Amino acid sequence: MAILGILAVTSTWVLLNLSNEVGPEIEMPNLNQYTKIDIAPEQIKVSTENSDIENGAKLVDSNLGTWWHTKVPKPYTREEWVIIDFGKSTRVDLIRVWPRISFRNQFWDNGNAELHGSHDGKWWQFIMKLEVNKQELIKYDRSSVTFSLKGDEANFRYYKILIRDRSFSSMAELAMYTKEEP
Ligand SMILES: [Ca+2]
Repeated sequence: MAILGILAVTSTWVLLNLSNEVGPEIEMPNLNQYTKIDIAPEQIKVSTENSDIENGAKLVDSNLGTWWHTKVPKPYTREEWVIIDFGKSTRVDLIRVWPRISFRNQFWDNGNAELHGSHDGKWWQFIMKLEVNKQELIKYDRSSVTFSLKGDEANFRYYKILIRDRSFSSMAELAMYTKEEP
């Protein structure tokens, strides 16, 4: 399997935005060639939730002021994950993640998260590591990380972010983009 290209960029564009909204009007210019894929709350499943108001749906509510938080206390061996079910094969070319505002130390570090894809939700194929430089991320509130994929090989119904990081417990927002027409 060819290894997919990886481009991780820490962005500070959101520093310019005074509201908590994430919307097309404040997208980074280089996102213009992509279309954001709508993800409904019921299309998101997560490994654990800490409370009803810290559930997986908070990852796709376009609000950086709300977050998914994994259950605490956390057993040492636990893996956390987010699964997105698009309902049909969907090409994904770009993924963006936003750490929780003011709690960016709760994000994963280095290559401790991976993206996997599946056609049936049972058999998963590794796509890429989601490399993060957490120290760089911690410098700026409302920062995001963007991962670029080679879309030809990322055409699945299901996508999973698998996190194996003892420090990870929260994420504010998640977005996926495609180069194809929606
Ligand atoms: Ca949110």
